[in-house]
Amino acid sequence: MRFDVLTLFPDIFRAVMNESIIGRAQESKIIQVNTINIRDFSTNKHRKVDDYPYGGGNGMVMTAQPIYDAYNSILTEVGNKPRVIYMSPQGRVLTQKIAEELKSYEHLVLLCGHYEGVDERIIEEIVDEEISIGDYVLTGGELPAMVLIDCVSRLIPGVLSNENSFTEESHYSGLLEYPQYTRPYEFNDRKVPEILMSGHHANIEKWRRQQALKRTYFKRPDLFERLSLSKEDKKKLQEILEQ
Ligand code: 4FV
Repeated sequence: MRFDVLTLFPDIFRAVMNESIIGRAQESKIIQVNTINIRDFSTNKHRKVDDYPYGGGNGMVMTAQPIYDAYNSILTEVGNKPRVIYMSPQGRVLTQKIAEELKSYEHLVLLCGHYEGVDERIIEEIVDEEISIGDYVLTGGELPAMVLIDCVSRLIPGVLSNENSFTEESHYSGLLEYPQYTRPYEFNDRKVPEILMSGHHANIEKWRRQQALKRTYFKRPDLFERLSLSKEDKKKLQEILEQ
């Protein structure tokens, strides 16, 4: 899977995208993350990429021409039109389900705004959809782009060492993940739950499911109410709520 990021700050990506899981996935060529510096495409003699908003108001708006030419440099290279996502607080909010959708695209172009955002005409001209990472305003679309790349890339076969490791993670099946423990057995007088030391896999699996149900029930009632629980899950939850 290829991600092309249109940004004014390509260096921001180098530190995050070349480390850990995403870095290794790039090395093994499972994913490719390219940054294109919008400023390199400005035809302004001072390499300007923003200007004052028509109609007045605070802040600056990114001008259309550099973005448009940066985008076209990708088109010239690949030929067919990739899906273009503008990282914006006005977009649908990124969820695990949307990440699942996005992993089916071979090539995504992520447009990162800055300042007050981008000229509306570039959205009309090249953007297929807007995606937000949450209902708050950031200084730029770079962090949202990295969040999207991270959560989508993890779903691509070969990126995570164990193909199914994300299936137990929070939000994959609509549930929050069960608590995790590792060595040492005792930390600050707190021991690991005995069930996890039992070696009884069926009981461990049952305990983990119960913990996931309980956590979702208490921590995210909004997610819980969307679940359609099986008879077994209802029984497991009842058991643990009665404890
Ligand atoms: C944002 C978000 C976000 C708005 C103005 C960048 C900023 C500036 N992007 N999810 N929340 N973007 O706040 O995606 O252009």
